[in-house]
Amino acid sequence: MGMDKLSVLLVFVPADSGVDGPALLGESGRPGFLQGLKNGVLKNIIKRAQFAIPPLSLMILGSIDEPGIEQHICDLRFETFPLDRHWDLIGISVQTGAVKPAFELSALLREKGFRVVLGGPYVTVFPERCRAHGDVLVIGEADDIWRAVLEDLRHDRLQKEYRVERLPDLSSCRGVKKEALDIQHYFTTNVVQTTRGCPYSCDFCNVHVINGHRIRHRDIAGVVREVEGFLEKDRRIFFFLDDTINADDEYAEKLFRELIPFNIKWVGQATTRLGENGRLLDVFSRSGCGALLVGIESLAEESNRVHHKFHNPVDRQAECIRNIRDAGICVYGSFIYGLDEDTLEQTGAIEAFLDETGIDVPGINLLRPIPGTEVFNRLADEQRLLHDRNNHDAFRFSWGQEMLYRPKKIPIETFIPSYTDLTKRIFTVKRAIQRAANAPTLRTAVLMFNLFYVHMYNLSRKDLMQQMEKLGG
Ligand code: B12
Ligand code: SF4
Repeated sequence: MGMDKLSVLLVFVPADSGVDGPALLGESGRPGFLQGLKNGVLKNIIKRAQFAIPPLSLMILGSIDEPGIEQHICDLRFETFPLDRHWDLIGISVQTGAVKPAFELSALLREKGFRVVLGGPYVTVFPERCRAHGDVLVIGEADDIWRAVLEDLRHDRLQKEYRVERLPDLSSCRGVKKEALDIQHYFTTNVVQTTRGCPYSCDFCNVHVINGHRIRHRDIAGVVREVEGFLEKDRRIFFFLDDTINADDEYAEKLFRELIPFNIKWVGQATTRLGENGRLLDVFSRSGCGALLVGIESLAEESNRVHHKFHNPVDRQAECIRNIRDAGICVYGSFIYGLDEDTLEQTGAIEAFLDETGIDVPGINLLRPIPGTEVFNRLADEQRLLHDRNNHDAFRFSWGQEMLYRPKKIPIETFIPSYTDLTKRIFTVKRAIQRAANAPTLRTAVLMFNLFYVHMYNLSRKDLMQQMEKLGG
């Protein structure tokens, strides 16, 4: 009596398209045996190969110790839901790409009498759309407020809504533990975030809306301790999840200089501006940086400007990328084709740029207007979205598998073939092998990634062709 702990389960829900499994358009029914097998194998490869990292959000919340409460994590990408036991509270992380399955799960659980709390980026941006789908809402970054929720659970006084009024101060130490994870499920469990917030305002992104414009830093000694502790459980690669790991050059230099002795290998995301800071580049390289994703977006300066991306001047991009690669770091170059000032000339420009810079893994994306971003609202106002602006599920987060809007300067019927022709030329087995052979490091990973993309962009072309037929009819 009174000794039993209350049990809390934190759940991560996979999306039914995008990185969690490339569902083709119209592929809603049960796939045939062979197709099912192929999808299964592919999903497995996706999980094993690259994206299978644990949800840091739930690791953070699950690490909060509250007396009388035990917390567990269930990652539905790998586990089935543990319905066979009692849970005092179930928290579901709602990501913009997986709202429907998250709400469906919540409905099912509530029907069975469980209490459900919803949190995550989608709840933060659209609380009013979530209210009916959970017993409790947590709006905003929950690092601190989660303790209040747990306390209220313990005292049986849960409120309907918890709203984070001030973004958490990251400089105070909150240890992240891995006990609640099954380490074997993941490609790596070494996920670390050193800063939050983004000073930029790209209109297709909502990091600056969710996490604010001011960069908040974690305490360097705390990050170093975390890396050291993480290494005891898992010696695999580290993934720094910061949106821009070089957002604050001085902080990054100090931090990664301290990480040099640990001999880790790491990957992250940066702006190409890094190529102009030789000292930081050197520290990144010596601390084990193997690859960086950089957002190049458009090679047309006007396009980047219209979409409020000002921090990567086109005329310096190529040199910066060469400098990063010369420092022994692979570059994943992420483009968006179809921004507002893009013309058909972009396709040739992208190809020439890839040849010129030797980018190791190209990502040639279509613009995915995310509900809640400035570009989403603008495209809706300009009547350029291809789905009802209120039907968020229609804006699926697939790999540019189909168009979600009409480009401004290129008629969609011309745009689609120009894109599919481009990806057909860029993603070939021959080029994959060439890119791997020329990569400054991590050659196997570069090969795997490129081969995987040969397959993925092939799927994307199928959806786009299907869409073309519909548009034509
Ligand atoms: C790492 C990452 C990935 C990884 C891992 C995904 C994951 N969810 O773990 C991979 C590569 C798989 C990925 C894929 C995609 N991603 Co991503 N990703 C990120 C990134 C860089 C970091 C996520 C993270 O760990 N943040 C740190 C944690 C601590 O923050 P958090 O998750 O928001 O959690 C906090 C709160 O939201 C809240 N919270 C979260 N869950 C819960 C649950 C409960 C119960 C409670 C109470 C609170 C709560 O508390 C947490 C602590 O403060 C973010 C950018 C960012 N700054 O967050 C983009 C981001 C989340 N991704 C984004 C997108 C668009 C995608 C893709 C759709 C891309 C694509 N086209 O395929 C896919 C979708 C995959 C999916 N199924 O959701 C967008 C989402 C926009 C949105 N939600 O409105 C973001 C914000 C980037 C952006 N440019 O806008 N992504
Ligand atoms: S795309 Fe990157 S740089 Fe632009 S606002 Fe988002 S996080 Fe910041």
